[in-house]
Amino acid sequence: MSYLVSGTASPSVSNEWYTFDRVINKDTCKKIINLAQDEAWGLLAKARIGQFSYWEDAVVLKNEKELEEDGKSPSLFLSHVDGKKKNYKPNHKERISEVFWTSEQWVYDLIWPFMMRANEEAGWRYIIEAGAECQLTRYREGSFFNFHRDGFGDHLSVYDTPNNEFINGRVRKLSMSVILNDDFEGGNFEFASYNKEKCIITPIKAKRGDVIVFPSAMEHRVTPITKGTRYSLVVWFVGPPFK
Ligand SMILES: O=C(O)CCC(=O)C(=O)O
Repeated sequence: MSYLVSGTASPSVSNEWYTFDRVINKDTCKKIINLAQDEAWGLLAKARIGQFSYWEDAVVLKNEKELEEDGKSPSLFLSHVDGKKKNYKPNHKERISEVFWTSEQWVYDLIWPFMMRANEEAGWRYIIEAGAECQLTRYREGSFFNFHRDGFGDHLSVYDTPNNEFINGRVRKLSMSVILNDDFEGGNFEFASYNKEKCIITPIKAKRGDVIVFPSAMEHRVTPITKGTRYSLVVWFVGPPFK
């Protein structure tokens, strides 16, 4: 099966982010969305085959004050470590959405080359060693994700996950969002960058099948969904902290 649409669309490059237009075809987008199950099915699957995963409320991890108390930098840390939910609560001021976690190999095989190409051609050339668990995200009407950064790449941000060798001791360096549908209103993906004291907000006119890659320290958001449901696949690529 071919996952990719033929490479007619040329990527848009800046050294702040890198987008590939319409590179994941419709059937593959649907296949990714269909990986997620609602709670009843997740529980059934748990009873039958021991697996336990379903759409659940996304949480924004500890707020800056709590992280400071822990001596951590205020980046977003994983809400799940090895599929286990930590004791975090959803913060509805920062984010309303649902998430489903997956580590299907075919999904990594599909997206890895885009990360590699963006990393090279945007000139970041970060050392990337693995991908964290993939987050499938569902934003229903009223959902959003305020401006945030996924990570800072510093030594305070390293994952401390002895049970997960892929991310343990590593940091998020590149983030990726794969846009899985576009039959909704609102839900724009936007970056914030800074020129002197001016904040410049750049909306990315994303369509189904687009892939957006950016350094995890870039500020970004998803504006509120005003109609329909938005789906995305979000992956963080990790490596050693910056020196
Ligand atoms: O849904 C998206 O496209 C991006 C979500 C996001 O920013 C995140 O999960 O960190």
